[in-house]
Amino acid sequence: MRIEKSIIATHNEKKIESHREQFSFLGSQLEKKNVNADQVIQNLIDFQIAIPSWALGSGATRFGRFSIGGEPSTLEEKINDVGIIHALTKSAGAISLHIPWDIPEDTEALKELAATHNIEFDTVNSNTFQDQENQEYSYKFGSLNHMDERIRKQAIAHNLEVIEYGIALGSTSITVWLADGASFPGQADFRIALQHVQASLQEIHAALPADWRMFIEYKPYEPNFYSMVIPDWGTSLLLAEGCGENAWCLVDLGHHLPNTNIEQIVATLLMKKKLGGFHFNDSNYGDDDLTVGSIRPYQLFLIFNELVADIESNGSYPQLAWMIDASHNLKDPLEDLIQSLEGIRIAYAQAMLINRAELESAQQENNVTVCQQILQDAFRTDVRPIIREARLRTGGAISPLELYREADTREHLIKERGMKSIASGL
Ligand code: AFD
Ligand code: MN
Ligand code: MN
Repeated sequence: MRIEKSIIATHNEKKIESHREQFSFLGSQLEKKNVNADQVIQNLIDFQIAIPSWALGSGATRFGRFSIGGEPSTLEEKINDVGIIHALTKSAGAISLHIPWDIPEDTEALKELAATHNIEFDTVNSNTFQDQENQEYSYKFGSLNHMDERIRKQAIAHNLEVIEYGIALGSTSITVWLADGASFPGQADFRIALQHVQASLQEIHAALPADWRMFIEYKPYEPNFYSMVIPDWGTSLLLAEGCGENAWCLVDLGHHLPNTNIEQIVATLLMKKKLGGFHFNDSNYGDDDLTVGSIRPYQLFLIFNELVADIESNGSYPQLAWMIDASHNLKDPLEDLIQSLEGIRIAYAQAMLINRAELESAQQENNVTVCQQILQDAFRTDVRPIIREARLRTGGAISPLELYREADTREHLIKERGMKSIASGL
């Protein structure tokens, strides 16, 4: 199943008139505010977000899994699914692989297939939070932190193997997320565990090709509930600095305790020039992995406010890795990803509307009321027409979700792959 250009064109023809009306209304509003709409559109066009290979099938909760049918069970099928999302949205031009859930066999053929969809291979992810088949030692009690050197070595070797897979596909980064930690007081020595992780990460960092980066994720709890070796951004930063210039911090939005001021973390990491990338998702309580923008769109907007402020003051776009890291156990995963992409782009577009000069002078004058007004004025602008325009200009669908349904995409995927095909992941 591919989304052909012709059905996008037919869909857009039906929608073009009302789109034009809405876009010209927004355009004139923006003009009055001295916003360069073409620049916003170009930034949106350039903004590509990677889709994780493990988010294309139904996700499980701890209590069950309800598969949707037509899930991609091979890497080729996963690339095709990202191809569908990208054809519709023109904003998901990359796929991120998780090893060993995805083992790239014929790398040349995979690269060719991805190229037919205009998709690149983004960050590769290692997995030492599960035991693999034919693995010598178990990760039950940890991996890069393990008390037993042989297990640390095995986990390091796995990461090096993941880098090799990535090199073959043209990736230039690896993300390390560790489940390492302890569930009971007294179970582990905090200092030894952290030293082990630091030394292990240094070894992986030393093996990176010169143009590669390593992203270090953090998470306060789960699967370990008393302590995680990398619980927060501060520890991630400390480890990244301890490794060297190719090590960076990665912010997964779901990996914070409730009410954490994530935008402040983002600002600090940007200031330290150690923010490597994002895993986008939304949450109400913990690592809920919900659709981006479904719960706290204002927080996402405030995060983009920090990003855009940094881009505008440094004059260059930071080379950040953007990825969705969500799980879909109720909705069709592809529909959910399309909604997440829209949520991210809305927040980004709104943040580009903030009048920074006015905000700065209001801050200087301690004019708190106006500071809030400036942010909320941008946040409350309906930017969807400009996002549609960015899609239209690049050959995407005016309304990707509607077209996804009009084209009976899921039904076609079920016909091709069957009701029982299952995607790898959690
Ligand atoms: C974890 C982490 C990490 C990991 C993923 C696997 O966020 O990014 O690769 O889930 O499903 O929660
Ligand atoms: Mn993540
Ligand atoms: Mn997570």
